[in-house]
Amino acid sequence: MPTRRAVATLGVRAYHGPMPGLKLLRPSGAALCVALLVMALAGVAGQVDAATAPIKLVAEVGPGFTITLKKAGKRVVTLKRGSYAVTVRDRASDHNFRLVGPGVNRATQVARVETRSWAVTLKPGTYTYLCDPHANRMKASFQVTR
Ligand SMILES: [Cu+2]
Repeated sequence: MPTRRAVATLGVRAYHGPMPGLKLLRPSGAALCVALLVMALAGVAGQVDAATAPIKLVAEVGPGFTITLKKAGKRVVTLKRGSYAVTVRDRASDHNFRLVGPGVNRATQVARVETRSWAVTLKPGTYTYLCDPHANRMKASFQVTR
């Protein structure tokens, strides 16, 4: 049977003794800081997203030889960079609507009459929308600014 003093010593050694396994599991101060920073940044990013909800645009092609892109009923000439929700109305089976520019190249199908919803992120630069079969006369451009 160990003496009282031996038990006390064992207890102290058990508490402070080297336990490499536990030491590996314990997060360091630096790791905690990084984790908190990541959480803080994620929170800020979430707020920014909420503040910049997609702006609505309406794209329309056909039934005649017309192609338009409008914001609040007005033809788009310039837009600010950001997220946009585009309702694309392709109203003809002989036209399509294509939007092409920095980071974007989307189109409806020529033969289909269809309405699509596109979520696009517009970056600073020049964007063009056109009808592929009639790009010589059904084509327009707009600028995206910072
Ligand atoms: Cu066309």
